[in-house]
Amino acid sequence: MTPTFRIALIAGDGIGKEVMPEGLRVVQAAAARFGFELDCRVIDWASCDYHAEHGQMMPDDWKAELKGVDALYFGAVGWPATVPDHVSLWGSLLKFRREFDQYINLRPVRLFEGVPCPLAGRQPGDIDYLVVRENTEGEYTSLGGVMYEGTEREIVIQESVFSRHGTDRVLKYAYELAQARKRKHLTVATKSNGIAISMPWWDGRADAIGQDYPDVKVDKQHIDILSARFVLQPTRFDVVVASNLFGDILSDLGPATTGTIGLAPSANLNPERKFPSLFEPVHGSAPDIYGQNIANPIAMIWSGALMLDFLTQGQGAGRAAHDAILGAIEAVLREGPHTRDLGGTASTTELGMAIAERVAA
Ligand code: GGG
Repeated sequence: MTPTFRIALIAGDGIGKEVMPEGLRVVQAAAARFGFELDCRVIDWASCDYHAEHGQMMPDDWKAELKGVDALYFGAVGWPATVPDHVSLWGSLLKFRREFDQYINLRPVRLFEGVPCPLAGRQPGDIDYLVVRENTEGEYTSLGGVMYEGTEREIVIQESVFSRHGTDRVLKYAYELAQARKRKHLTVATKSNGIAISMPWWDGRADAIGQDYPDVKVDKQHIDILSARFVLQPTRFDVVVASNLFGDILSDLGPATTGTIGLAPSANLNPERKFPSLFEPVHGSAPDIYGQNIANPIAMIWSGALMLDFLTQGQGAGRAAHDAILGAIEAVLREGPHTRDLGGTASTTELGMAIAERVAA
């Protein structure tokens, strides 16, 4: 029987609306070639346009509208001209991550052949690591408040939350991932000299969980020097695990060292598959370039490949589709065409078509 994957397509805001059709084009080409069906549900909410009409980012019954979907394929969120960024983010993407317990945010970082590297002397192979970002707690909380508002005594408090359950499960995932890789190396990003309660505790949990993975080499680094090493010594890294905020920052910095953030994909995973997972580019809605059809769609396309791989647990048609899409991305980056972020003149659509043609071949 032909496998069918039920996908919710959520373009969101800004360039999300431009890269989504290209991601879908490529995923559909892979479906036709590798023999699976896509049952796509187009979602027109989780966007600032929806907010303009309804005063909120998503309908109250959003979960019911997503009933039965296997995965969410998501573009970008944010249109600060009409909705403050914290309102759009907390009203959509963060709701998905939390309500669907997508506690892993997996973000591969890789330098491709054909892409000029801003770091002098670096070759493909020198930058090839995975950032594992904790995705449901940490510094991303709504716990806190303002006192003496509007006066000179104004005080603002925002709490971070690190639960043992939440920290242990992301560490376990990262150890497993490192153990399955050739180098078996895990970097734990903390800041245990300055953030003197939660971060030494994170280091301690990393040691405790590491007891079960004696073959994984562990390196605990403060986030500041770790960031410098992303630039100066990127070959040090294999798997990097970090809290929500540190992981967010590292997974923009890492791709920036590979030439453009327009390539960086991400997978927001509920590894137990109790809830649907969500696949999105790392980049946001980029209001500055929206409307010109110049955004690089590769991050969206690569996220689609991660989605197919996850849906089939890295096997069969989904794995074959993933590999074909990644192969087509590699070929296009090596041989062109390129979008403007990589010095080319190709449009978003042209790049999507070039990759889809290679996947279909
Ligand atoms: N496609 C990702 C996106 O729209 N990101 C907007 C953003 O600001 N995300 C913050 C986050 O990932 O926590």
